[in-house]
Amino acid sequence: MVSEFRKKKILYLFKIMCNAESNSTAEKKDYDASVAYILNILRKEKNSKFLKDIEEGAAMVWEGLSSGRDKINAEEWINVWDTGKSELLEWQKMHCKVNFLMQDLAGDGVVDEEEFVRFHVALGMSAEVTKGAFQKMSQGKPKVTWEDFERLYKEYLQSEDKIAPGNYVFGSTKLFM
Ligand SMILES: [Ca+2]
Repeated sequence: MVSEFRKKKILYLFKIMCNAESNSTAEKKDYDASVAYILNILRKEKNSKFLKDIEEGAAMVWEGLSSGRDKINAEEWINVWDTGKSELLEWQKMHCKVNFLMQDLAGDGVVDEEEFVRFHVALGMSAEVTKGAFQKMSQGKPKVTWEDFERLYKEYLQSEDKIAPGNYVFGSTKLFM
């Protein structure tokens, strides 16, 4: 049984990935619209090969989490994310990878505070909130490596700890803290 805290974290992803509210149903077109929105932001900084890789990765994530269906409701969403295993599913690994790549705007293999803030501000979050989130997530380090990010991402999905650094990996925690 998934705890209320983890349920809220998983539903926050429902919101940011599909623009869907708890207890509603998300359609593939909602998800695709969110992906298109982000690609449009990244278009200013990234080349078309990069955008294509992100688009394909994002499509794989939907395919995996929806089992190829066109819609998914909130309850199903929680169930597919809450696997009860410590190992990530293939589509979760891809989701993690896509998120890291999108944030590493300079493409140097690490996400620094400036990149993290710039990305999340472009998505509509406040600079102050995301700056604080980066500090908590990186535990004061100036940069987050891929290995750090993967660990933090897993923590986001799996940890019951309200002060776990991984809770900050998606920029804002206001909907579940
Ligand atoms: Ca970087």
